Amino acid sequence: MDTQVFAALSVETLPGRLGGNTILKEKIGEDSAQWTVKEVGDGNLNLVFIVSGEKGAAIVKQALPYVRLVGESWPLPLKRSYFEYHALVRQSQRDPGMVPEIFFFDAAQAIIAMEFLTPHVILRRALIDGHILPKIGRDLGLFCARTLFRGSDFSMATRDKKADVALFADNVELCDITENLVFSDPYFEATLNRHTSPQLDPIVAELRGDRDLKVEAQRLKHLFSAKAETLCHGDLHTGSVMVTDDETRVIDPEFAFYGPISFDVGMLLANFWMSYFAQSGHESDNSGRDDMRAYLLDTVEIIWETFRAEFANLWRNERKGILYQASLFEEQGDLLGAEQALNIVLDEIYREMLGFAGIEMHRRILGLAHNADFETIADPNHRAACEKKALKLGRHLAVNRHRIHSLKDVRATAERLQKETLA
Ligand code: SR1
Ligand code: MG
Repeated sequence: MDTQVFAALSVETLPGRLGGNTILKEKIGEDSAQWTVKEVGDGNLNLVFIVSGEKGAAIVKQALPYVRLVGESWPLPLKRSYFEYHALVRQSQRDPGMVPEIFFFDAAQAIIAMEFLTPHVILRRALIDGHILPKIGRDLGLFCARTLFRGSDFSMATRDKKADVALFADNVELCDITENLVFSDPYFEATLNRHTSPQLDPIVAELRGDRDLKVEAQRLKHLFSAKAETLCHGDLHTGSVMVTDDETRVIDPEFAFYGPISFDVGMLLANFWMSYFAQSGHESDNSGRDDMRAYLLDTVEIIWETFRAEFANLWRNERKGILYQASLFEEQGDLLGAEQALNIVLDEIYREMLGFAGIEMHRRILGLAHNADFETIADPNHRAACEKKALKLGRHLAVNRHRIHSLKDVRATAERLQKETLA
């Protein structure tokens, strides 16, 4: 394997370049001339190959020195694969079995070779196709609680935490993407923005003139950039989850950074709410999607309730870090004090989470990086009608997050918006 000057892999060159790698030979087959290689990357940034042979298969993911979605005019450093690798290592320790097994990492070539997940499919695709997956709510709630609690000051010793913050602090360019694409660009006429036009023009103008919304978006951006609370996945949407009926795996943490605990949870829930509003665009099989819609709203509640319960469990049993030491509470017999603090921490996560969810819904409809839930609705009038509901819910969540008492209230708002006509 060459580990010197970076060169992008291709279907043709991959067997020759990686064919000497002992681990890949063990996983795929000894003779790389017999390997079959398929490029399957459908994300915005990287090359992804499925490499198979007589023994099995592996995924070879390689970062490119630019944003694939836009092209070479937008350079992006290869070091993002280093952060992805380190995030995967930590996530697999903090919630074992929930991320793909890593076979090897080559920093110079920005390659991560990992387990080929099969017959898994991307969760977003499964939801567009109307598949009900009963386990994901619990699995994703646990994943968020375990990775976010165990990577935080509630769990980590001060030296380890600071060293890790320093390591991930260099993931600058990917944080910069989120800071602009998520928190700012949707709210002005940024060059790379697009939206379903002219159908959404009036609501887009309204949102860009909405002072309260813009102030909230910037408050949330402030949290994103300044609240280095835990190691976040950084891009936890339904395209970063692979599923079967029985298994859930989280992939692609290249945007990993130290940020607010609420960030990953908010991004994730936003993607279920968007899927909810997009369902009517995928009812062409006349099967009706009422059950699917109910399932998506149920899943939001299950993720949040599971997150809360597991976070509380870890708080009570693994709170060994910098903050809220047991010496101040449990060791003085003050169990109620520890519970009071837990409730305050969880309430703050909840309020921030709603805000991040609202902003994520806006950026997927108004910014550069849209999602397939809406994009695959061919009729622009129908697509715009679905998107408009998500934009309204997003505004409500971002601006009114301190007045929304529970996710039952959000459910009622989503259901009311869903009943609005498609005009
Ligand atoms: C230029 S990158 C656009 C988006 O793709 C990634 O998946 C992230 O969501 C990012 O915001
Ligand atoms: Mg990704």
